[in-house]
Amino acid sequence: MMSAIIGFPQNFLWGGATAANQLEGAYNEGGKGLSSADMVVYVPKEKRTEGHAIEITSRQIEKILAGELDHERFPKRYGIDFYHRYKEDIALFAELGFKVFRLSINWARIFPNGDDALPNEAGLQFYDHVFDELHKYGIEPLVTLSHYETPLGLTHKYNGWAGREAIGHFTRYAETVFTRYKNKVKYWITFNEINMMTVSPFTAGGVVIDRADNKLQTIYQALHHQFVASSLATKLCHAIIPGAKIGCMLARLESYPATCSPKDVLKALHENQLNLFFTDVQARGEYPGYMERYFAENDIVVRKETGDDEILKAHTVDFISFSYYMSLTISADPNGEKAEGNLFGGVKNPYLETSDWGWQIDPTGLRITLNHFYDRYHKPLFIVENGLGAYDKVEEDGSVHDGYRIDYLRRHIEQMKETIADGVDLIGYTSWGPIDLISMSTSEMSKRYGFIYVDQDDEGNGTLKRSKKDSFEWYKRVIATNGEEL
Ligand code: BGP
Repeated sequence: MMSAIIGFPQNFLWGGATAANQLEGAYNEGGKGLSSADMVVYVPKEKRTEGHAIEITSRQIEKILAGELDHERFPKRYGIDFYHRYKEDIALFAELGFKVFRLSINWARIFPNGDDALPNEAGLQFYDHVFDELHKYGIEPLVTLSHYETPLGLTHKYNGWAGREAIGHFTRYAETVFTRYKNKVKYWITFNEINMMTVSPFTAGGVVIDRADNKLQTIYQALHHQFVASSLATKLCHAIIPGAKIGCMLARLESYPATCSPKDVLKALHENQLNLFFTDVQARGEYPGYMERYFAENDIVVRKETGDDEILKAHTVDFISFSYYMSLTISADPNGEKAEGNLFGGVKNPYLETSDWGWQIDPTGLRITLNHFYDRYHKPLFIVENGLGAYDKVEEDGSVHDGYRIDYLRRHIEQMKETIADGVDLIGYTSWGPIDLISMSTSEMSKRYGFIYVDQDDEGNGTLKRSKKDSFEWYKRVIATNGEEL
């Protein structure tokens, strides 16, 4: 009898994932220009309305630039001060045994306005130092080119990615960093959670949606520009860095039908298609047929230029990376009980618990997701975000007993192991926020994911001191035993 492959491959890439705007701070140091993330105002929970923190109006930008909101807080400008503390933080990642560390380059550090004649040398040097520090400990950087920040200059001139001009500026930025870091970085990702454009065009593409006549049209046009830019970056990466691997990145939401009613099943199928559309383009190299109907029904006409389709086809990604936090449950019944808190909607799944923020926790869904991806694309898969955002309590002696986080991660890693035994080519796992950082969706500090605690509260008070939580020793053992001891 043949035995299945059990356990993680020897070269499995264990690590953690971050994004510049949630981590670095120093938003106006080292010649950096303003980016979309620097415009995000913190709104305390009691004052929040749906979508508050992640959509921005033209008026808000004007007010910020006119200094009318100077009394407000902008947590993404300050992050957790990695810009000045990266050595200390990387030493902690090394102690955890990281093989890989996912970070993003802040485009506005390299091209402060997005379209400058020359790159900003101080910005380039900062990442040189970070990559050198990682290599000192044998940690491979995994670099996202665009993780929720677009130079604000491009928003002013072209409404961000809504303008086709963004493609040229982005590819120049990509070429600049590939050339500069060709001996330091071999794993790349083009756009973080590219599908976030449909939820928050400003976050994902610096697109101020109140400047658009037809919202959906603008969103899918901006996405087309990102698809072409991603393919062109893939082409450049392969040409400039022999042996490099470059992937796409999706916020994957596996959709289950709420019941076995064919209507629910069909609705869930459509939901899955709308979510997989992005990887279909980036991994298969063409727009899938099912989108034609969606576009027609929503008055969307994606304007393509001659040669775009050929570019998409010729430069598909080497691997598929994705974030996985939750699954979705879809009902054709408009009165179904809503899943409160789930970023992407859906109805409540009675079989699943939820996090403190209402995200439905579903480790088995990760196995289903991985199997579906692999069946569909037959490309290596990389889980580049997963984790539990939770409130942590610091005890008098400074310890943080985050057994709930260990439990969440353990259950997901167990499913990864099962999936590898299913025959899926899974190459790595970087859990989200190995060190506490600013939340993407709420700009809170108290939504913590880390193995490393950072002393800062939602109001920005604190010493920024780093300390280890219980999960630190746990994850360290997981990596040291290559996932054998969970
Ligand atoms: C993903 C983003 C990250 C991130 C994470 C957790 O969508 O790529 O940037 O922060 O989700 O989300 P949140 O911070 O809102 O809990």
